[in-house]
Amino acid sequence: MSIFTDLITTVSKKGAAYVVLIDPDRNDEGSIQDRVQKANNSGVDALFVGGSLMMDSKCKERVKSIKSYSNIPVIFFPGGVGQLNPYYDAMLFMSVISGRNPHYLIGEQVIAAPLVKDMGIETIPTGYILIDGGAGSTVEFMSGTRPIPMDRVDVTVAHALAGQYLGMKLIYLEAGSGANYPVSSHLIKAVNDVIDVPMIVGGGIRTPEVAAELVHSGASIIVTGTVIEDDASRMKEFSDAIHWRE
Ligand code: 1GP
Repeated sequence: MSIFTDLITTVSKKGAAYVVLIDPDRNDEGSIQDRVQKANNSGVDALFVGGSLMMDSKCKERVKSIKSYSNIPVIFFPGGVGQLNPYYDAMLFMSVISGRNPHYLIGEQVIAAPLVKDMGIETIPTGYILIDGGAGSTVEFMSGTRPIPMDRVDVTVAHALAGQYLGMKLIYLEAGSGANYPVSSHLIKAVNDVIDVPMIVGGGIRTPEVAAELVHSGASIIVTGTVIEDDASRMKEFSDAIHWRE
């Protein structure tokens, strides 16, 4: 079974899936091991690994060690083609569809495609929509794209629908890592009313209560990064709140 099918099965069985983001830039080996082992035992459904900016050249080694500790799928959440390596189980093959920068719409993807083929990594076509979470996200700087203001429901809905019609299997509503506030329930509901593909929501989610609210508004997959970097022991609370059907 593919990683994508697995995730979708989890969403229908548990009500939603919970993913922890590990930024391969920020973590020393010890904390990576601790976090991955806690994820294995806390009901986390998958790990996303990736970040907008790498400040050293150790990405490949870290992904290799994440993979060696993990009992759950390790999915590449690409910040750029430079983070590509054979240790991922699958990758979000993403296009920043909220932006108008051709390099992040199709340029990086073309550079990556032959390498992905060669490495045999499963690809999950994903339309990535950057929403303004109030903190001036690294994605915004690195992609050279403007986030959509949180209150522009019409613009966000149109982008999500366009992503679906282009064949994206997932739509990712992203407020940016460390966002001051997460994507609003109101926006999630509005997008959920028009699209048929599952929605990933991440950025600025700091409590299990907020995660549960976003799931009940229509998010199928919840991603947390910062809150778990700060305290890895919180994964279980998030997992219990997100898996409401269990
Ligand atoms: C994943 O960027 C997010 O979509 C992670 O955001 O670090 O704010 O949880 P946080």
